[in-house]
Amino acid sequence: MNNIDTNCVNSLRVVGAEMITKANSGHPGIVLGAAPIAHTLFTRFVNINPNDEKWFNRDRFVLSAGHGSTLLYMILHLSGYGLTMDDLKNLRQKGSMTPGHPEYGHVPGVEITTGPLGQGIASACGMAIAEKYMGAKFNKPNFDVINHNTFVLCGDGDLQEGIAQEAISLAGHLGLNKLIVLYDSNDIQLDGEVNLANTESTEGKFKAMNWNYLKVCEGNDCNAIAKAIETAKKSDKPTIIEIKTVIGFGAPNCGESSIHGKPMSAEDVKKLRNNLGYNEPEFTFNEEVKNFYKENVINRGSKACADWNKLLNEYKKSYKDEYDMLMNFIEGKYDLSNSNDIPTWEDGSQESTRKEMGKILDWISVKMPNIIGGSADLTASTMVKGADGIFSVENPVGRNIKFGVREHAMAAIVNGITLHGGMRGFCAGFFVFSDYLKPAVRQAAIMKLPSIFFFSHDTVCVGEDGPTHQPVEHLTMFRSMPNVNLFRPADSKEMSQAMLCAFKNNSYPTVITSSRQAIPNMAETNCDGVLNGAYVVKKAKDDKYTLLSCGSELYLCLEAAKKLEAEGISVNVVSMPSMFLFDQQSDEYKNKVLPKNSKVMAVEMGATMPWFKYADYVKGIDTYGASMPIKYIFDYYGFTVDHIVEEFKQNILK
Ligand SMILES: Cc1ncc(C[n+]2csc(CCOP(=O)(O)OP(=O)(O)O)c2C)c(N)n1
Ligand SMILES: [Mg+2]
Repeated sequence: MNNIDTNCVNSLRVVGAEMITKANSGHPGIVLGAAPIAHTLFTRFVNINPNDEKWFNRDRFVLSAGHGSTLLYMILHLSGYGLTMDDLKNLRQKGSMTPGHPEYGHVPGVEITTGPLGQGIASACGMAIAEKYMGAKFNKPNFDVINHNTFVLCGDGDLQEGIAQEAISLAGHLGLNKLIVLYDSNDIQLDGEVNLANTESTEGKFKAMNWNYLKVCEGNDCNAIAKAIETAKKSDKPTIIEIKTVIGFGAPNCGESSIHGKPMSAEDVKKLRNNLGYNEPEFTFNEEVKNFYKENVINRGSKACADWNKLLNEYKKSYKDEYDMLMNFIEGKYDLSNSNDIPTWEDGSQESTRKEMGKILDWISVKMPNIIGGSADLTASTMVKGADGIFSVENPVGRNIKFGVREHAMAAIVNGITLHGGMRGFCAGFFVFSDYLKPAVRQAAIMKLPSIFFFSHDTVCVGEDGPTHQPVEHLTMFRSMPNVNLFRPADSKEMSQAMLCAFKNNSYPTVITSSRQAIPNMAETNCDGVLNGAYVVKKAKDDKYTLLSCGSELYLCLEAAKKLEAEGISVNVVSMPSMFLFDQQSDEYKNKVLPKNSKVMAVEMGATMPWFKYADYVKGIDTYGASMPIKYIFDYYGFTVDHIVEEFKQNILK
């Protein structure tokens, strides 16, 4: 290492240790071990501009090992992102700008919220997909207007996660050569040595998955790290650079798992300073270090940004139409306000909502050339696919991503596409297998990302496939997740409105479920009501009783209400496709839909729990399903008009 690199790296090490010790919380191991990696990457490669944080062609950096947040905060501080030394001193404190793990939307310069290991690297694949698609679509000879890298810093734990393996496999298959993973390979994790849990060869594994593998044997050698990154940038495959580091480098207990996540004592920080020969005062980056970052991150990045703006200006002159379209992508200008020609179905016709979902998505794909996505090997079942052919090495302008049976990575990739900007991601699977991707939906929810998740086969009506394929508790799971809008539409009108709402919104993830079986399109449903979350589909003479439902059970409730009416019992019927939206309505509206004095029976083929918020009695399914043809299912679970009428009489009229 030359002098200046040494000074910078040692400052990052000491100030990082001081931050964590002051907070009495944090992870010194990665900060001390991986400081040269982050330093080399940011001062020599990452093109970012703190004065134009959202500069579209900036390199994306993903700290997949989110427990290294301290390192990222120091780099952002030195790179002019507005984090002050006081912010650094406030690490992990209440209301601070430097929370425990990097938080997107809260800390300037943070591209993605990380912490749950594996999510970052998978979402980085999504960013690289968006970059590849947009580059292929918009670049012209001498005009590489979309041309940036996605860099990842990850650790052993990231690579152990299943989601990472799914994503790595897909990234290799898709030839995402702008994706460069820097692997902080220190042979240590929280519980001890990595070899207590791992045997495989990283090199063999990555090569087998069509990656370019490079190794740096000395993690303190900034030049060697830089050389590897240079090589990686020229690769036609994604690259992993395995960099051998020592966890907690410089600390008395370096190389041991005890330095992973335990703040150092003041005494040990002193020893660290001694070991590194470091004499600056506490919490100090000296002028030399500050100037180096100013020159090599801020100025270098600002120049790259200015050059890009010039290039874009020339592009505008030479390729006006493409330029306009690129701007529409970047600004998300495509809207669905003119939805007159959206596919519709006749009242009274029978159709599964999954088929309706697929047709409406095809229509949206035409209106919005910036959406991209697909299914987890279930296109024929979910009916969800992207447009313009399959996205691949040969056809990088295809918008249909063949995710394979990799649900978890799929959802995190959708988050990455959406985070990249310019594009919107969506994906699909069987509702029961939403379990496989829930952590990525949670990430979207925490980040308030408008990722879209479609699920078909939303009830036990899956039938013959049996309990493993029959969702029961899944609606409860998504309805209980903060910031997630779960729609369960009852027919095509509700489906179209839910989908328009999902693609129009920019501030939260949407989950839309659909039925496997055909259900009637009902004259009583309407589009406007959907946006209020719930609405009255059949008004009774008085408000004494209400049947509350959604999805494929709504029509059963309408039929049950008719039957009760014929017996002189007047019942309101309410459709509630989105509890999330209904809960946001005024008390006045809520009271109009569900009058306080009305006795409410909710009906849904799923766990009863969420409905008790609104209902006096709930008819649901609180057991796992059973394998049988669908024609027996309704009777078996008591979801027929007669059963509903009977239970209503017993539990509401009593
Ligand atoms: C999904 C998930 N599981 C567990 C954790 C808790 N955790 C954070 S870091 C870590 C150890 C990871 O080891 P490694 O990536 O090698 O990090 P190092 O100790 O080298 O810093 C664990 C278990 C987590 N953040 N996310
Ligand atoms: Mg490790």
